Amino acid sequence: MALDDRYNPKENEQKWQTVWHDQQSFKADDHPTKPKYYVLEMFPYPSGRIHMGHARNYTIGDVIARFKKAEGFHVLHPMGWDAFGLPAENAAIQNKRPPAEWTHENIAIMKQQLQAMGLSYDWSREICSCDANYYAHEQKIFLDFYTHNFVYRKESFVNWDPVEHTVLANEQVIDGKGWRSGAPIEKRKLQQWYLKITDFAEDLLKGLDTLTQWPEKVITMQRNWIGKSYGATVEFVIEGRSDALKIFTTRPETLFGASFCALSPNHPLAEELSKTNQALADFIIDCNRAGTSLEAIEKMEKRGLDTGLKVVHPFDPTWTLPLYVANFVLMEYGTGAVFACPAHDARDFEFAKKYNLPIKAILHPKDADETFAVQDQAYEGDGILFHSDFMNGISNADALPLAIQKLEDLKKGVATLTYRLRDWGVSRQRYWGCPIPIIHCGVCGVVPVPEKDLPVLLPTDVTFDKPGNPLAHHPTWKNVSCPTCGQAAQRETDTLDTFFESSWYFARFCSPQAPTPFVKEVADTWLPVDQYIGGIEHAVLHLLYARFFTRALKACGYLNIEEPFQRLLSQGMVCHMTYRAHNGDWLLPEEVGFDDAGKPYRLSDHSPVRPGRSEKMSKSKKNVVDSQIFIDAFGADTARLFMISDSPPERDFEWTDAGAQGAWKYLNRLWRYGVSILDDLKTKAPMPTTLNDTELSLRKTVHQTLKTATKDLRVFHLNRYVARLRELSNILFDLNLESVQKPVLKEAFESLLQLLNPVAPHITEELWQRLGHSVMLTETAWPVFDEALAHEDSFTLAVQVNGKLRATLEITEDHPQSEIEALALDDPRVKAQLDGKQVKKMILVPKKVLNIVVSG
Ligand code: ANZ
Ligand code: ZN
Repeated sequence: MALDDRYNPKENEQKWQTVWHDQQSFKADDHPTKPKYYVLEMFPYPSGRIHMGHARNYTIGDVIARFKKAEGFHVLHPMGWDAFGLPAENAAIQNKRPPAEWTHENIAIMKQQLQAMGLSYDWSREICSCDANYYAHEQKIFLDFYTHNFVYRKESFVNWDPVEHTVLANEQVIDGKGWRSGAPIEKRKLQQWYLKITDFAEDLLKGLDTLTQWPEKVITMQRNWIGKSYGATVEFVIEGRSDALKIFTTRPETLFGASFCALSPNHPLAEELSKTNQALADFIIDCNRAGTSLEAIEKMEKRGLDTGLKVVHPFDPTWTLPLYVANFVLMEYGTGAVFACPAHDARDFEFAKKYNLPIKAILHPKDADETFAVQDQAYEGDGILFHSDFMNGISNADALPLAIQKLEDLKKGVATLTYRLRDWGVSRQRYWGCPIPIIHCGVCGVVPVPEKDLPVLLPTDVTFDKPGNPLAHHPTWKNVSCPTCGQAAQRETDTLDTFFESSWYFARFCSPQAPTPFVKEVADTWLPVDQYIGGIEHAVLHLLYARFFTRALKACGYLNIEEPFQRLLSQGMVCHMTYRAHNGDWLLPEEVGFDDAGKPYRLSDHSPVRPGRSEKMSKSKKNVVDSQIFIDAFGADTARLFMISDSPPERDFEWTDAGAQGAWKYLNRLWRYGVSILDDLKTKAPMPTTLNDTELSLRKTVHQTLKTATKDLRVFHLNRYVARLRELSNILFDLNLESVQKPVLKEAFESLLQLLNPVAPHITEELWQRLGHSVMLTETAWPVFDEALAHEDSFTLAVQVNGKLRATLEITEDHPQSEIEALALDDPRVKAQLDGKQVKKMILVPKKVLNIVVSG
């Protein structure tokens, strides 16, 4: 066997990674001379190891980055670490290790793993959000936001663990209980810091219209999260009191179906009444124990308590309704109070049934009449109003403006726009985060830390032996003198939500060493990010916060754009089969073998294994393939190729051994083939002017592949792009080498290497060098196709009308379906058949037939 016969990924990949590193192949200058292209993958939390979900994300980005570089763009492709957060703190408690140490150790491991994947990052721009060099600037941004009134303090509820004496994050509350103590969580009120994202609600909504290159699904999720609702604020007079009850409704046209009004348990009136009503006080405490997430509220049993107060109907002064406090009314939405129409709202219906309140139908479906009544459930559809005075006989849509007009005439209400979006609470009562640069002085109140005193460093000499926030019980850190009056004062001990760091890191990457958060001119050059890639789990909060930050930073004079991410790709998840031992334990893929019949068994004791569904790779189900173990065995190119070739990037991807093997075999075949023809390809002869049929056909295939694969890359049809390369490879592998002249073969093989380079950069680079090229493939321009050759020959397409052949068209593959349809409809022979008839649909069998289905 010749020395080169078997491909050695380990040796080869290390070789090229070193070369790229030494030559700074992926370094981006601050002042690009060519058109810029900024590719960014969401930076990871350094949890320990790179898993295949990460690996796929970064590979997708890398294929784009390498392709754009070859296309002649000046590419910025950076990487960093989203390094603050709870897991480091938990690890500190469990393993008695300082969070900084644990985090940096993880970063070192993960960086090495990323480098082993051959990703084209400009590592000179690496940032780590837990380094003072990063968070110092974040503190400056916080202070600028404070000056611009985008930051404020307000009292609000936190999850309080009464056993651990500590505040818990929402994700640490499981079924209403503390994740470690198991104790029922209480709601406690604390002063907390907020960012005024609601100031930008309308702008964030409008901006969505400009994001034409974002997935529709993400746009919808953002729109729903912002949740703009049009309706009315209505005043109900409270009997025996001078103040009125204000409620928000999107359905004022259903007011004649009102049955009761309800307050949130945290409504000021509820709190006031509870002072003299013990049952109400107990009820409110009870409500505050349950979670306040929207999901929790949807699921929980609807409960309420009658306050005994009566409110007067705005359209009828003789009509009074009871006023309840109800657990399903949120203080944070609208006015924190509602009127209920049980016949036409499911939630109100459930409540009315339970408390025996009237359920009066006032809206019937179009095909029903005024005898309509609701039975087992509310009627929430559209229809015609009845029992509704001035709105009788009118559709609900038409009645809405009438109801609002009437309320306004009576001075009982006003048209109102409401957003579901809430201000962003950024206070965390935790250690491992960016300290909030504020000092509390008994005399001056809240005092921002003067800029000259930044950064407020996170102390490293903290202990985790006491419950609660280590910053709060550090002996000295929080004691300072007030910057304004010099009196003894105390630092804010809350740290920032870690979403704060990820809201501006894309800008910091533009000038990662700058003494300011970033340099405006440089940021103006690089931003917005041209292509952002990340998981769908960030479709709402992270992306919304980053969009908000960009606007707020603009308002503070930091940059000139509104939208940070021009184009977004949400990649699917990496999934794998799950396996369980007979005792129910999850098993790692490498603990499972297969017998001849394909039945899985446990390798250690040959006991049978229960295969489960394929699911997202996760540590808890052990269905993970470790990227390092795989790469050590088969190389990064194999992993990259497999992850790109199997399914479109936005879809979930199933990791299978067979698929990975397929990629491995292909690369080996490519290697053997390349090595076997190297000498042939060193020819310097020009392309011959006369070609035989085989040669001409090969050249055509090559140029068509150059054209179509490049097009696929541009629109992220990455699996299709790889499929085209595999097709070209198969033609080459089967080629009778005697039948083609060397320049033709050379063109074909070199084109293949160039096309394959973004996805399998190491193996292609090595073969390229062995072909005698002195310029690396990484520095070589993307190949251009020759239109004359790439042009697909035309073919004859049959056109049928209702299944009968009526005409034929000469078509090339370049024609999109819509054009083919237009051509067919324009054909006189087809027109003659269509006369006076309606086209119902057109069915295209590519390259064969277009069938036009007409009525009559
Ligand atoms: C009366 C009514 C009748 C309502 C009806 C709906 C149907 P969206 O569309 O999501 O904005 N609501 C208002 N404030 C609330 C709060 N703080 N907590 C819980 N629910 C609240 O929802 C608007 C509707 O949600 C409002 O319209 C109100 O109920 C309820 F047949 O008013 B509706
Ligand atoms: Zn002071």
